[in-house]
Amino acid sequence: MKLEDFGYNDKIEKLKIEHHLEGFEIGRIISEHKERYVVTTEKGEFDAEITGNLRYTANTREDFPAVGDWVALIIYDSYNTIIHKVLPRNSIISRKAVGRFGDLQIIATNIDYAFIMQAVDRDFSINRIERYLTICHTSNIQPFIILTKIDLISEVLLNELIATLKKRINKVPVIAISNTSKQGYKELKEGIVKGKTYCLLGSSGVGKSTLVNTLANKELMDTKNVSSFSKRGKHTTTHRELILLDNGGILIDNPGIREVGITDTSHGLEKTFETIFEHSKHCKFKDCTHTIEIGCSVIEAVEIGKIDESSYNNYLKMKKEEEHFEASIAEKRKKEKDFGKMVKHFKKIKKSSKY
Ligand SMILES: Nc1nc2c(ncn2[C@@H]2O[C@H](COP(=O)(O)OP(=O)(O)OP(=O)(O)O)[C@@H](O)[C@H]2O)c(=O)[nH]1
Ligand SMILES: [Mg+2]
Ligand SMILES: [Zn+2]
Repeated sequence: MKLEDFGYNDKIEKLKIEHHLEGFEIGRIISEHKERYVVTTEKGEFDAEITGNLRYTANTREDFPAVGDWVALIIYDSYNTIIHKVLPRNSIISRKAVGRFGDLQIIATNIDYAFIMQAVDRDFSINRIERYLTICHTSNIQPFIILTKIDLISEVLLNELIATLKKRINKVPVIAISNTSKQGYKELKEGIVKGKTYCLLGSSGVGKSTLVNTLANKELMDTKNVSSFSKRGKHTTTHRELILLDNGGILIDNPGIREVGITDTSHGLEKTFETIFEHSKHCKFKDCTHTIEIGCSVIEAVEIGKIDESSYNNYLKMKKEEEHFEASIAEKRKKEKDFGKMVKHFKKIKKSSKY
């Protein structure tokens, strides 16, 4: 297998040279199992671990390898492969880690496009789509909205859903598919380009793995019925996996996401809620929160129906979360810094007490 098949290109070649990695084997991480990584290279697939040094110097989750990463390897033998370095990423898709203070969870890296997948029968939520859009926009990844299981509802209902969706989100392509009847597959396949990486996002049970298997024409991933009792997915996929299609597209299947916590630090909300941002330029106060101020153009636009009210409410909720996340990151950094200072101080005392 050639590295180009997995998306290797001139940009990555340049990075390899810039970082003096000519002597190393280059590979891409295709899955991760508790700090062991399966890496694909021109010599085949290897089970790899990170060097002690990489582990020692890693400060945050972002310093560890993730699925999608390009890495420099030393292959000693088929049982002993070491990841020496993670090449700089061209994109990282991440969300707020559940229950952990100020932490990110990396979903995947070096992604070109995201497929935001929702099943039309029970999973459909525009608020949640806006969350996914924000995490895509934060990472500069172009999103597609994929509505699945359209075989389960009538055409009339589907058209209504799409119309409601487009009223709120009009700049993102929407593709409606059924993995059962293959309706919409032609359009979807046309969107999958050779050498580009697509990340599949969505709740458990929406049909991510079924789509991967059908496109690959192989049972690569396990799939399971949605529980008839709770109508929820069963979290069948438990690890991320990068899969190469015959047409050259590269898909990353992910476990279903329960909470789409946003970590926006780079204008993801601004892009997702473009209309709100356009109106906010005309607010009377520069630091307008668009909630209670007199002379707020956003509130006015909501009142006359120029901004969708549900979208506005969702924006305010996400904005609060973003501020909370930023504050928790700042607090965490401060704690780490104070801790670092304390360690330094003790080292100094220890040193001086020697004499
Ligand atoms: N009717 C219908 N069923 C589908 C469709 N796509 C998937 N399914 C079924 O939905 C169930 C869940 O599909 P999966 O592919 O396992 O869902 P997933 O998104 O990978 O779920 P997790 O791995 O848990 O995140 C399976 O029983 C599939 O057969 C579809 O388009 N129509
Ligand atoms: Mg799955
Ligand atoms: Zn305002």
